[in-house]
Amino acid sequence: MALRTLARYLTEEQRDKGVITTDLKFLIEIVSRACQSISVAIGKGGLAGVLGEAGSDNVQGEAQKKLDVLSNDILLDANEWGGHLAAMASEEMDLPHLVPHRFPKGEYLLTFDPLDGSSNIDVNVSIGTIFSVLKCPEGADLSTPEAAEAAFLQPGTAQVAAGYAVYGPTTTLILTVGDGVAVFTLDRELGIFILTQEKVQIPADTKEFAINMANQRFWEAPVQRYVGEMQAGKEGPLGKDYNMRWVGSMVADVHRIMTRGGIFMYPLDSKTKDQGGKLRLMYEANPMAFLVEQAGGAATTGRQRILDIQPDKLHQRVPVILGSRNEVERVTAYHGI
Ligand code: P6P
Repeated sequence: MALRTLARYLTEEQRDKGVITTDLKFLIEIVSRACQSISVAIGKGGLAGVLGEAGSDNVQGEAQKKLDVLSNDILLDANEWGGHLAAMASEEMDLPHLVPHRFPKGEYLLTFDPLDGSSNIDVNVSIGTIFSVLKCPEGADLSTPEAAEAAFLQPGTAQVAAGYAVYGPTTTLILTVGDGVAVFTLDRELGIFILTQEKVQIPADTKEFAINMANQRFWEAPVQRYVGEMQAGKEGPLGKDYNMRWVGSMVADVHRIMTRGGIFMYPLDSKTKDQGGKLRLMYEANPMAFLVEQAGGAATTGRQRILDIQPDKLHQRVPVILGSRNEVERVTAYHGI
């Protein structure tokens, strides 16, 4: 059986099934090659002097790591010349990056978190790149970066593709174009992503939860109740013992859930209430919610479906509860929805 590469999978989705356009196929291939470059840069770590702080802050007010800035530049450089994009937005940039006038503009918008889990870079724990693709609205005002922000403010249901690369023991790309979820593992000798799983299905139930327990005193009552019930184990109301995992990289925690089920929570709490939550909607919550739903899971803020949120700011933050459907529905029900 011939190897099914990412290029072959995308050709089947485009030519045979008509799910995506040739431009979207091209965009995804370019993003995958940028992720390969990021993987190489990360793999060098201290050997290439790319660890540590960049000496600058991002729009979130977070100190940028050298690899945050490098990964962002890799994605910008890879995508701006191809003619498939109108603009890009990133966690690392205050405003959208417009395709320079010397290049043709295309019909898509790309958002990304170029390197999610930065606090784990210097300690050699899995990190990743998250991306999301929208169509650029007809007649969008792209005259300035400030004006272009409005074009991005679309609900997650408008995404035409989403994915992430996880840079762990393997470099793996997880992708949806709205036709289920496929997993590609990088063959480093060939330099090609090879299909290793398709039609991913997240188990509806789980015994594994992911949350930062250090925030427990800040949680709202429904989350206190739910986590308390899981901690009560077999003798408690849920009638089974649970295990806990918290990597500190959303990509790594979500990938575990895509692989064996689980529930991931970064809920609203009294610490993040004023900001609306911790995780960002446009390039963390929305792409992950699209992937999780395409794999049969669920993704809510605790009070509403994440993909239904109408954004009003590019760097908007939201609470995130996602993963095994029955568990997400339980804790969402506890919020009185
Ligand atoms: P905390 C990484 O900075 C990130 O955005 C996600 O990848 C991760 O799940 C979360 O924040 C970790 O947050 O508060 O546990 O450090």
